[in-house]
Amino acid sequence: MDFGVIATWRMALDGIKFIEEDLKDGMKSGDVVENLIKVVEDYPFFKSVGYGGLPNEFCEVELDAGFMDGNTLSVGAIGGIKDFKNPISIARKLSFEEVNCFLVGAGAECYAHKNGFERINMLTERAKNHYKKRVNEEKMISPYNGHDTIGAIALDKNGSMSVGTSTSGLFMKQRGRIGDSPIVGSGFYVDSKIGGATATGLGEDLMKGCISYEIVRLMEQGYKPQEAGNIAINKLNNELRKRRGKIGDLSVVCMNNKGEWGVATNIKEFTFSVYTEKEKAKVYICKNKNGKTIYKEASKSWLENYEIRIKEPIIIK
Ligand code: SD4
Repeated sequence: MDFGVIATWRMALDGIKFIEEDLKDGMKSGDVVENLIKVVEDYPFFKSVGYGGLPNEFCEVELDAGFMDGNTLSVGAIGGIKDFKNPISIARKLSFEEVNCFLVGAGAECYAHKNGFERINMLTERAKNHYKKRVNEEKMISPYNGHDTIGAIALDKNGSMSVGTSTSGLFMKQRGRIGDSPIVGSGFYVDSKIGGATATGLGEDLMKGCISYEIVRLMEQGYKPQEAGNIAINKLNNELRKRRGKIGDLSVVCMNNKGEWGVATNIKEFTFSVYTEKEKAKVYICKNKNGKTIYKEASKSWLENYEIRIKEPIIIK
């Protein structure tokens, strides 16, 4: 049986490298997704996920995460949780509950505490400095446009699929704001009989198209993942542009239950990471050109610059 994993952004590569041997050795897709995302959540230089994630308007880090099991269709999610180390693990644990599977704020924290999840201060000095810089340099603070949610889909050797997401959402978001990432059907969806999809970008717009569910639905109709991604992204992009005159960033990755994958975006540079039975772990860079998504493998120099860029000192004027 084929196996594979695909995830949003370059930051997923570290997680993929962490799980690649285990996936090859037959680890279950749910464990693959959780372990991969935990690596990304724990790394302080990824500034939009987990520890080191950028804060809201009051300089608080509020985190969202979602998890879905493609065999049982069980879903667990949390929104606006503060100061717990691995939101993805809490979301996954919730997916085993019969009811109360999506908890937010104080309720999510109470559940995490009761279930022994590790509590730590998720606001790093670096994230605080990003916040101070924005406050100092901009008269009108609006939620940050660039943003990166980790979303990962795994297909294991038994043909089971899972998907997970984790994010600190938009930098400078309003307290209590929740994006698409913990919303099933929008931020993520998976069905082991078909495939899975996960999104990143402006949650408010991604939700308008229930984009992840839409892609899985298209795959069920027989479209290959790449076609399904393109159709869904182009449709949402064009409709919102027509009806509202503007559109936020929309990007998705998807994989079917044969391990074939697809990607689609409406932005100039979206990166994603893949590892399958047929290809070693790598990062691709993609963009939208006249309604078609084109991508190429990231060069060595791009990858080196990335490492430097994410660690650049933050200078506050
Ligand atoms: C959100 N979709 O909270 C998330 C942010 C994001 O890539 O994906 N960034 O709206």
